[in-house]
Amino acid sequence: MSQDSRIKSNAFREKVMPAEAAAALITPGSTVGMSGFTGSGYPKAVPQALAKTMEAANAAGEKFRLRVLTGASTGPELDGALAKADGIEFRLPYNSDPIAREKINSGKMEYFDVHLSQVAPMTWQGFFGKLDTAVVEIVGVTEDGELIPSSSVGNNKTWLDCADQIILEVNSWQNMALHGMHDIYYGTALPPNRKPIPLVRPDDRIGQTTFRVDPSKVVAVVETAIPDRNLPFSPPDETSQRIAGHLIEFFEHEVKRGRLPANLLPLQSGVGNIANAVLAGLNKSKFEDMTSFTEVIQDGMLDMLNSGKLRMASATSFSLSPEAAESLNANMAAYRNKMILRPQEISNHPELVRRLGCIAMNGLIEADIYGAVNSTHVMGSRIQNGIGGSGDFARNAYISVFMTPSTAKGGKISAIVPLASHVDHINQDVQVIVTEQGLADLRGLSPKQRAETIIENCSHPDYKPLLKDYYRRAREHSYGQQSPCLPAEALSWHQRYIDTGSMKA
Ligand code: 0RQ
Repeated sequence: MSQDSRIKSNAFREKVMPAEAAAALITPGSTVGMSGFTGSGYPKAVPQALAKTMEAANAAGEKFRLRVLTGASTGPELDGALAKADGIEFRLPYNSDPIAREKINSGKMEYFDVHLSQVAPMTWQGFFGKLDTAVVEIVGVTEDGELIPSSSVGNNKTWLDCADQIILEVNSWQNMALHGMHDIYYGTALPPNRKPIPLVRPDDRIGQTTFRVDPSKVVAVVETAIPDRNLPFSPPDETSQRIAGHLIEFFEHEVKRGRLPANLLPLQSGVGNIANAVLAGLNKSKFEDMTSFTEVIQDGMLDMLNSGKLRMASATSFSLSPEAAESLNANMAAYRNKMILRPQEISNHPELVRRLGCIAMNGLIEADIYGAVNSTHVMGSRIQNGIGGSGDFARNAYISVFMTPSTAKGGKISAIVPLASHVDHINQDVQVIVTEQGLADLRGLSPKQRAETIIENCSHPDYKPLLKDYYRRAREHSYGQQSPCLPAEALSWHQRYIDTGSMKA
C-alpha cells in the first residue's frame, strides 16, 4: 500500500479486501445499515457483490434477503441491484428506485416510510432490532483511526455506533478536500437525558469533522473509485418558472410587510425540478446574503453559492446533476467554508427547524381543497417515494410552502382534489400552496375560507368548475359545515381515474 493511501491507520489497512470477501461477511436475514442519501455517499461495491450472491441463491432455490436501512434514497448499485435480486425483505426510510418501488407496490417488499429525523432515535430505541452490519462509504481514515465522511452523512454516525460489525468502502472518486466540511455532533441522547442542541445559526459548527469508530468492530475495508449516481435536472419549463415567480413575489410581499427579513430566513428546498427552478428564480431575484438549512444541496443551491446570493448552505447530502457533481468535485476546497454536511438527525431536527425559522418548500402529489397534502401515495395506495424530510420541515417551519403543477399525467389528474386520498401533512402544517395558476396563502384562514382560496387561486381551469360544483353541493348537503365534505363523492375522483384513466367527469 502506497504512502499516499487514503487509509492512514495500520489497523484499517490490514483489513483491506475485495468487495466479494466483505459481502461474504453479511449473513442472510440480517439487518444492514448502509450509508447513502439521494444518490450521494452510498456504498457501491459491496451491495453489487451482495446482489450477485443473492442471484446465485435464487438460482439454487434458496432465499438471501436483508433488512436494509439507509439515510434516504441511494443509487442503482444499491437499491436497484438488491431489489432486482429480490434481496430486500424490509426497507426504510425513503426510496426512489423504480425497481424497489415496484416490489413495494406489488406487496413483495415491506417498506417503513418514516420522518428522516426519526430514524436515528428509533434505531437507538431498538425499533428496528439489532443492527448486525454497517456498510459505510468514506473518503479516508485519519492516522488516529477516525473516518472522513463522504458526500452524504445521513445516519452513518448511528450505524457506526450501533452495528455489531462494520464494513467500510473507501472511495477515491470522492475528493479528499471534503475533509473539514462535515460537522458531526455527538451530543444527542434519548429522553430524559436530552439537552438543547447548541445551534442558533445555520452556519454554527457544533461537532467534529470526522466519525469516531471502534476499530475492533471493523471487519473489512474495500477500496473503490466509483462515482455517485447523479441525475440530470430538466431545465426549468414554463410551469416551474411560473411557480417560482409566484413564490418570489410572495416573499417580496412578506419582506415589505415586515414578516420576513430582507435576506429571507434559512431556506429548505425539496428535491426535483420545481424546487430547482425556484432556486434558479431566487438566484435571479434581488434577495442577497441568503442561507439554507436543508437536507440536500442541489444544482440550484450550488449556483446560488457561486453567484454569492447564498452565503452558506447546511445539509446532510449533495443531490446534483452529473455536470454539477463534476464541477463541485473539481473545486471542493473552495466550497469548504460555505457548506456544512451534518447527520440527518441534526439537518432535519424539529427543534432546529423551529428555532431557525426555516422557509420550507416541498413538492406534493395532491392537495385537497382544505390544504391537507399527500406527498407519497398515488391514488391513495401506490407509494411514489416517501415522506422523506418534508414532515420534519413542514410542521416546524416559519413558513411551510408546498408547490406543484396544477395537473399531473398530461392533465388527466387534478393535483387539487376534493379530498386527499392519503394525508402526510395535515392542513395545520400547510400554510402556502403554489401552482402555476397562482398562490394560496392559507395562514389565518378557516377551512371554508381555505377551500375557496385554493380552488380560486390554484386549480387548473379544466377542473375549477368541477371543484366549485362539488364544493357548492358539499355546502348544501354535508353532515357538518366546519369542513364541508361528501366523502364518497369526493373520493370518486380517484376511482374515476383508476377506472377510466382520467379524473375528468
Ligand atoms: O411520475 O414520472 O411516472 O410520471 O409523481 O412527479 O411532477 O416529476 O414531481 O419530482 O417534484 O415529485 C411529491 C413525488 C413530487 C416529491 C413528489 C407523479 C408524476 C411523476 C413525480 P412519472 P413530478 P417531483 C426533501 C423533501 C416527498 C419527499 C420530500 C416527493 C412523479 O416531491 O417525493 O418532499 N416528495 N422530500 O407523474 C398521480 C398525482 C401526481 C402524480 C405527481 N397527483 N397523481 N401521479 N405524480 N403528482 C428531500 C428528501 O426528503 C430526500
